[in-house]
Amino acid sequence: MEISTRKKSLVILAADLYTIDELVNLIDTVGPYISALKTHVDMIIDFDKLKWKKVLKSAENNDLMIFEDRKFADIGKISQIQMGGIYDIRSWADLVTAHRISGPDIVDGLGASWSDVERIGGIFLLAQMSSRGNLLSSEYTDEVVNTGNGSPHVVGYIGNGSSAAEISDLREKSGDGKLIWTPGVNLETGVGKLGQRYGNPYDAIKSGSDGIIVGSGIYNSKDRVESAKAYAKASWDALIEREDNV
Ligand code: 5BU
Repeated sequence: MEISTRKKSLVILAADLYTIDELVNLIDTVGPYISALKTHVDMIIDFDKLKWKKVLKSAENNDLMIFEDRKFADIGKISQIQMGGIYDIRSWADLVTAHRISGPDIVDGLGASWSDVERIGGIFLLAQMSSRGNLLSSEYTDEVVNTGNGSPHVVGYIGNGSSAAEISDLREKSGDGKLIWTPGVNLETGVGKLGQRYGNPYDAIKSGSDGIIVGSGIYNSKDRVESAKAYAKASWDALIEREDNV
């Protein structure tokens, strides 16, 4: 939120490109208008630990936290180990996503993996998803919030950005102590590819989201800078209006 306030943007860039150079180019182009960088490191076809440092450097130069959307889901001990491995996520990610499906101990496993390398990071638990037909029921969301609100490792929840009603519901359940970040957001709302659903960025923030996760809405647009600015403005305007109404 501090970075968001400095940049007047609640945009988390979903940088779903396939090569390190493309990624760096995208970050350097829209960096000033976004507040965090969301990666899928296992999508990168030319991954190399040394070359990956270019992405980390570019994120640092642009004042961005790095959020690896790995969606960990295994038992606590294995999730801890998976934070290492070939990508060594624990050594560079500030934030990661995790499912609550295997039980509450996954959050301690992930927390321990950062301790293993003397770093601190935060977890976003998937409380809702934006894709149609997902199995994260309202009762499941309750369990996610029970775990998350009781854990110092959990900094927030992923909510369904395509539905203002679901975001409000999640905000009511989670209270004000945790962040809600929402994918499934596009200035052109409707249905995306392969079951993705979209809602409006302004509506998402107005209904309680603290960060809009935007991918193709930015990297597929003809003018990436203009598009990033438009998402930043929609998100910031909505936050100001929401806080004015408190
Ligand atoms: P898009 O291009 O803005 O649709 O990309 C959305 C990104 O958010 C993409 O990286 C997904 O992996 C991610 N995402 C999502 O779309 N929906 C979800 O419920 C979760 C993550 Br969790």
